[in-house]
Amino acid sequence: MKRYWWKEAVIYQIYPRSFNDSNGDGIGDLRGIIEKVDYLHDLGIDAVWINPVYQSPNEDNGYDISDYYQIMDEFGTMQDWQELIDCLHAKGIRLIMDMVVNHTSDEHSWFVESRSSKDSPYRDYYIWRPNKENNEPCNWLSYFGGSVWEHDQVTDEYYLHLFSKKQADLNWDNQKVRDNIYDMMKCWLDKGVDGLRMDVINLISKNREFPDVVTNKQYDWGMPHYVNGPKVHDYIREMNREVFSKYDMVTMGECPSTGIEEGIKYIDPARKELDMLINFELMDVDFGPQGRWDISDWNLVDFKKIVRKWQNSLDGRGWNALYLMSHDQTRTVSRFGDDEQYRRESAKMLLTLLLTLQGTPVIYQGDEIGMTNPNFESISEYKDKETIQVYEYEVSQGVDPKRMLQIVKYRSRDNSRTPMQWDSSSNAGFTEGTPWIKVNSNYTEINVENEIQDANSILNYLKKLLVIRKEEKTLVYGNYFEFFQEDPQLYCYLREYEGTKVVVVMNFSRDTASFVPISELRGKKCSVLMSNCINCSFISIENMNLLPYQVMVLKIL
Ligand code: TEU
Ligand code: CA
Repeated sequence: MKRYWWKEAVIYQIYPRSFNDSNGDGIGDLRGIIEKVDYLHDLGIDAVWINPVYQSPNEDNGYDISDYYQIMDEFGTMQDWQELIDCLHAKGIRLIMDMVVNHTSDEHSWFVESRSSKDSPYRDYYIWRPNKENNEPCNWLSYFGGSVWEHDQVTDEYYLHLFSKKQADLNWDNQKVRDNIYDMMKCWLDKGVDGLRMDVINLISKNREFPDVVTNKQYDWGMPHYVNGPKVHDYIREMNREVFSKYDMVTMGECPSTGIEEGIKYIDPARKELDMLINFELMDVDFGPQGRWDISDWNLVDFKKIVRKWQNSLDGRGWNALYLMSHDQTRTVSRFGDDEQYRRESAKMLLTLLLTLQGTPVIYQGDEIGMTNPNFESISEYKDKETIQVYEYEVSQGVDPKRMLQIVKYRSRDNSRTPMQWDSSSNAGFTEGTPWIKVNSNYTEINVENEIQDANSILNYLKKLLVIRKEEKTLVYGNYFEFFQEDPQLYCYLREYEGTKVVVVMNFSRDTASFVPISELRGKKCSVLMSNCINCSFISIENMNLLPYQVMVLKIL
């Protein structure tokens, strides 16, 4: 398997709005990130992915771009951006920018022109449909609730928006749109950007018949007609020819609702499309039948089945981005661990899972200190437009507001967007002003400063784990074989590469678990590469009782 820097890298995801505020306006910014470059370097990560920092009215916190060539006013200036990339590069850290090209803000000049007249040269930059007796052109539903069609008075037509109505979908069937986007990408790559995270890149090609969906699931939404659409691979191959192939860079394609066989089409090196896939199957493990806003309990057997399927299917065929949370998800330790009694142990165990699988791990800001979901008590504390619009839509459809608030508490993206907790000073050291969103009240206990001081902290555990992953290429390139697949507590897999074998054993529960090793492992002498519970360098694998959330990474000697 060919080796690349981005296969061996660990990426740290920064949500700039909530990372560090340098000027006291309560909003994180680029100079705030510059202040923390030494922290990132000391952590030992190799690359940073920052969420969109381009000019935006922030309907969707930067995922609604109004000018691809300017830095968002609240985040600073182009000079600040240039200083940030120079600081990161000086420390050997690469920068991956977020590319949102499925849609633009409705305040982008292209859209302003496009909506002005049916004869505008920009009309065909977006997807317009005639108004037939005041009915939406089809019954697809938006990710943000309600129809994907917004009626526009100016020309009495509807335009398509898969997300908010202030995020108008670009018409990728228009060569001019594609050429403009390629020029813009090259502008940022010429500035030295090392990679692009491609936002919902698998949604850019739509079925232009816009057929209604006959849906038995409220959240079918129309996906069969725009997820992995008819020309999506043609456009990404063209993007690769025109842009990616001309630079030493990496591309991470965010592809919601995409299974393995379709996903591999994006990252099979022979197809010259993208380098890495960001898929969602594991993130959907606690979806109910009605989708994202219908919660169901997840279980470890299903969790392991999804990870195993992707590990075994991609091995030798494509490369996965690995993540347990992002700015669109909820805090890892609250969702998949225990954010109360066993917060430390489970946070360490989950970070160990993330860093001992095949693929490129992405650590989301705050997970290195085991940040948890906040306990917001009212919908008024939420800022995320998706959360608010879905809440309002569901309540308008008759869902009990109390029930909907419980669902929001579990699912809202704001769970991941509360300010980074740097220390126990006011607002967790994030800002000297009023934070744009409430700081989690547990910041006096959970913060970077406390973690740095504590030798047994999650942060210091992660630093060691990052060194182990760098030293042990088996953890990067090795294959994956899983034991005890149907066990509801134990998670145990073998990684093997060039004759080296590493076993990972986890008790993914808050109860003790008895571990009876299979014959292949029994009696093997091992060096303990990492553990959150045992303090010895060598063990031989025998029957043992694992403590709650105990994890061991054992190299077979
Ligand atoms: O997210 C697209 C996506 O995968 C959605 O499912 C997303 O998780 C969101 O919660 C809607 O359900 C990307 C970005 O990561 C997200 O922040 C943006 O809101 C979205 O695209 C539109 O740009
Ligand atoms: Ca600021």
